[in-house]
Amino acid sequence: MSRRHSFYARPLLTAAATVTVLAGTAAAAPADASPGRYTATAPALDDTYYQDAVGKTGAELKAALHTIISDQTKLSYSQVWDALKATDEDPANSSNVVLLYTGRSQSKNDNGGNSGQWNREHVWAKSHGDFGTSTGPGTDIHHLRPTDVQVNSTRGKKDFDNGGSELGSAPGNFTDSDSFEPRDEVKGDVARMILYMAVRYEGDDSFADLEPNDQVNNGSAPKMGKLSVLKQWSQEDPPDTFEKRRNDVIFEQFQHNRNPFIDHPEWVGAIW
Ligand SMILES: [Ca+2]
Ligand SMILES: [Ca+2]
Ligand SMILES: [Ca+2]
Repeated sequence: MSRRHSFYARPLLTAAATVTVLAGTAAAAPADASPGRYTATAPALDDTYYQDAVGKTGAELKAALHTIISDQTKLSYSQVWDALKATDEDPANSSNVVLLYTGRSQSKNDNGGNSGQWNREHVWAKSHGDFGTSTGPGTDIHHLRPTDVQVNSTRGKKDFDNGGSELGSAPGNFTDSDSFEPRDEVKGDVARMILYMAVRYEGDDSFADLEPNDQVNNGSAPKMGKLSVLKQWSQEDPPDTFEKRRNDVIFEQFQHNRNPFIDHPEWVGAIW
């Protein structure tokens, strides 16, 4: 574990525990399994995790955030299965995960590659920059989510944009030949995942510099569109309890880094 994380983690966890006690909602739940213990920690984070980013804007902000969030633990692709069972747990049923596009609650153990099961969706399609599933962007759980096998296949490597025909198997999601529109409840989640990837991966490691642009049909270029639509989605669908808890679980239990745009949605407009 890095010096940065071991130094910063302690005050954050203390602050989170204090909030839980004050809220008084976790008493009946198992101590470490209650989603209720993951609560807003933004003020404490600004004094610790984000202290080198606060007050900056534009390229300076992006560079500061890149340095901060690049200090992380990395998972193997097989470890991603167990991680997603924790990060995407259904708050109403701890045996299940909630699938990103369908919103379906499904048994954690019903994962795999068969029709009707859930698998690991790369929200930043792994062909956009061709990073595959070796340890790196292809195993970064900030953008990996449980999805229905067939819906994952339908989304494929398409860029994100509004429009198309509604998916019969996933109402509220739309697609045409060159783009995919997720349901309203996760539009902002998708946008913030894409923009996290753009800040985290800047081409200073063995992987491509991932960046959003305002196009579709990006093919294998390390680009993802459409930026103008993603910015709109982030505004229309601000972070909710599920998304914030997910960020906390990744930070505390798995990668020890955060998605800054979940903690500070206004940083989307400050950079782009
Ligand atoms: Ca389209
Ligand atoms: Ca949402
Ligand atoms: Ca980048």
